[in-house]
Parts: sequence; C-alpha cells; structure tokens
Amino acid sequence: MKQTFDRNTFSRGLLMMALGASLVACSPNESAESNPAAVEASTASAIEPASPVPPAAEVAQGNDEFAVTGAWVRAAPPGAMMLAGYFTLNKRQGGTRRLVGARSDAFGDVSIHRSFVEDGVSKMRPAGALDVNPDESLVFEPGGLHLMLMSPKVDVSKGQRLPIWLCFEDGDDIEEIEIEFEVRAEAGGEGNAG
Ligand SMILES: [Cu+2]
Repeated sequence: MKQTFDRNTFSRGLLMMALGASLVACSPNESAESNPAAVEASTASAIEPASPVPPAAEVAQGNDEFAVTGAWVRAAPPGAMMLAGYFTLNKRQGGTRRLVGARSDAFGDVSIHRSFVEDGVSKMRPAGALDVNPDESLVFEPGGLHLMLMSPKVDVSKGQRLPIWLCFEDGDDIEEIEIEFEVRAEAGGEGNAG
C-alpha cells in the first residue's frame, strides 16, 4: 500500500513542547508578585519556549486518566476507502496502561498502524499494543502512528465529527473511551484553510 508522505514532524514536535510547557505553567508562582526580579525571570521563561506556536485553545477529551488532544481525521476525496486519524494521548494519572486498539461504527475496520520509510518508499504496518506511560505523549501524526480507518460508512467530508473509541487493556477487560475526531484537510483546525 502506498500513501502520500508528509512531514509535519517538526511542527508537531513544537506543539508537543508547547503542550508540555502549558502543563508546567499551570502551577502558580506565588513569589512572583512580591519580588520584581522574580517577575522578570518568570516572564522571560514563560515566553521563550511557547513563542513558535500559537496558544492552543483546545480542550482535552478523555477521562480522569487519559487526555486526548488534537483528534482529527484527514479529509479524503469522496469514495476513498482508506482514511487516517491522528491525535495526541497523555496519561493524566496512574501507571502505564496499554492502548490495544480502536473501533468505530463509522468505519468498516479500525486499526493502529505505524508508517515508516523503507528504500525511499512510505509503507505502514500494524503497530500492535502501545504502552502509554505517565509523563509521556503518545503522538499519532502523519508519517508515524495513525488510526487506519477503512471503508467509511458515514459522510467523512471536512467539518464532520466522528466518534472513535480508543481501547485500553484493563485487567482481563477492555476499557473503551469515546473520542470525537474532526475531519480536517490538515492538522491545525479552526482558521486553518489547509
Ligand atoms: Cu495505515
């Protein structure tokens, strides 16, 4: 199977950095107001790492344990039988859990794939179960991990929202978490003409 390969890796990396920075920025700095020097230092450090990326107004989906941001499906021409979904998954609390699959009534089949380049040709294969570790982002992005979405049963044109369930190992059970994916031309979303 062939696919077009696009390199958003750099900008996605910046986004991850920004997400990381925003998490750190949540802790209040109580000493800043009473100490002018501290204000200056904290302002400088707050601006520097975040500046390449506009502030993400995006609300995380998921539950108390898993946070999912940037969930989107790449828009495809009418009649396309193969689409791809992307998102960033973070562990909010608790230890390592395994992402074992995904499913959706909107598609005939959903699986987790990983793209790679071999002899200059972009290929992909099933990724198997993936560990989700605390303090680590599991990033599904063009050219890397993706949800392989086969045989759409619903309208998958731009602007549509599709429910996809992420399946996590939970002892002998599977815990399923519903995530809403937006169909977009490219990552970035609102205001991005693509
Ligand atoms: Cu694939």
